[in-house]
Amino acid sequence: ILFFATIVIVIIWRLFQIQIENEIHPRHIFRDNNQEEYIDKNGIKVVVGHYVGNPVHKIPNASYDMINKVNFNPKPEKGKNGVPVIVEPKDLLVMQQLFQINRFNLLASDQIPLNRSLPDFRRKKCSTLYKDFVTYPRTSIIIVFHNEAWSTLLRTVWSVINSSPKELVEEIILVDDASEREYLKKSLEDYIQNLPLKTRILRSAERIGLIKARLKGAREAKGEVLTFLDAHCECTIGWLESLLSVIKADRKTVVCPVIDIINDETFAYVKSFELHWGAFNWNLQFRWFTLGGREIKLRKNDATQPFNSPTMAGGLFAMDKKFFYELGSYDEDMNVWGGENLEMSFRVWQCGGKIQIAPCSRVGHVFRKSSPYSFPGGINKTLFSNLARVALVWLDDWGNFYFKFNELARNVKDAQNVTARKELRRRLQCKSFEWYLDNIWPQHFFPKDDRFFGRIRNVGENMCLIKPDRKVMSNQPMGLAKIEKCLVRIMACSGYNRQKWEYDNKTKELRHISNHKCLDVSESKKFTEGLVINDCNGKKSQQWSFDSVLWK
Ligand code: LR7
Ligand code: MN
Repeated sequence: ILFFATIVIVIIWRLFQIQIENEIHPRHIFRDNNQEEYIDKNGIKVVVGHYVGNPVHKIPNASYDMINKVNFNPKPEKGKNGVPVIVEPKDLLVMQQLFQINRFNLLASDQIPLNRSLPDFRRKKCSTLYKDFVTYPRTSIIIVFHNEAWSTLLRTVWSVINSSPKELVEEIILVDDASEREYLKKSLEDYIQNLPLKTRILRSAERIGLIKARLKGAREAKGEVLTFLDAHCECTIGWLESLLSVIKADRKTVVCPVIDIINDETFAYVKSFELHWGAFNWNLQFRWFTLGGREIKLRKNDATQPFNSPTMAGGLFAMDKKFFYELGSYDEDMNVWGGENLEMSFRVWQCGGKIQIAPCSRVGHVFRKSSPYSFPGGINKTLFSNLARVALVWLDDWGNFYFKFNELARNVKDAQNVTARKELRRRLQCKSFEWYLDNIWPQHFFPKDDRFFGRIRNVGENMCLIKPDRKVMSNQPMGLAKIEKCLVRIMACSGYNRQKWEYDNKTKELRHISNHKCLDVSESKKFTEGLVINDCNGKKSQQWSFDSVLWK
């Protein structure tokens, strides 16, 4: 009896352990609402945007050794082929301490080999292209970093080495933006001596920020093309050929890979949604949106062809070096982080270039929910000044629109001297922002003659439409009405008819495009209880008026 009892206890104990292990998959630990993400219609998790903020978890600070020494401890099977790393229960506290240092799961990253293998995520046809790659221009690969982790930085480097044809890489240039970590000094210098691709480090004694750090790298680069990467990326097979082939065909095209997601909690490599391009919102924050109709049509013929994108994310792109300088490289008065990606995007399009995404090029990037480093001078002297500069130089009238709704940028606007950048714009004879909106991003939602910006008012109730209280994420009902089949919800924009409404100027009805029903206030007549769609009946509750906001 004792014998069997022991066995039963052992089995139960084991099951219990397995249960615990499953439950404390790291994914479940750092859950906060700081990130905008949603599941698209193909079931793929899409992350849009990132925030500068503080994590809420109260855990002991990491020790000096944890921060300054390399804790790299690879296990061959961990993270193989991009699978998630599952942290053992005994390591959870350390994991949380380490997480604070870089705002990603450093413990998980440190368990994955520097040269982990990743599958070929491309469409089949991609591997048949680029056979003539030896004729493409050679590139310098520039990676800027400030206090990056050993494992993520070197995994970026090793992924370049392992997934690029060596004929195409002139050199790898690491630009250290005044990092304080001990391991990034002599240990790093020693380490790169033995790499199979020529790799150098440039150091900045002072914190100059990523924009000036990239300029420092670019100045030293010997390659005909500059390829920039963040310091926590993983390139996959074929990524470089497909970028360089675009530049070979047209040296005025700035080309980006499809940016896949390396999960910040598990380091799983997650394929991102290909049918996205880059644009921005009213706050000049970079955002992904579903491709425009013209691009979708073009892709039906050949989904391996590079397609236009109104803006780029900023960290991962290749550009002809001469063109980079002809076009004014970067705005040297931008500090630390932010805005440079939109500045370059507008400049490229308005001044005669193109921005494209090459679907056969896939690079993973660790998306974080918050920023791990300081912003010297504060966010007003950095991010918001940078954004003010973008608006002042490139947005024409829409700059006023931006400043009207962005107090922090408005406050620093007058302190900016943008004479040199305006002069550059004049010298290059760049087109207007209106041209950009009309031609490059016709799907934009900025106010224009045919586009309304303001409040939508219900005539019957004399009250305005509002978004739900919580930060709007996908699938939120507008209010809490129980009439489920007719409930109006806020969703990520998809471009499909079910999200389109038409306004009848005479009847003041807002009619749904696909079922011709009218937007109405729920029967209980309380706005907070939600909006519904009903058969059109001419009643006041179905009449809507528009209050334009003046911004010019
Ligand atoms: O002061 C600094 N000095 C630096 O060298 C601050 C940062 N850096 C380095 C840093 O170590 C990293 O390698 O600069 C790189 C980018 O910084 P991140 O990783 O904190 O930026 P991010 O990934 O959150 O932000 C995106 O937007 C930035 C705006 O300035 C830059 O353009 C980043 O390159 C850009 N990243 C990407 O485009 C990757 C895809 C993200 C998306 C969408
Ligand atoms: Mn990054």
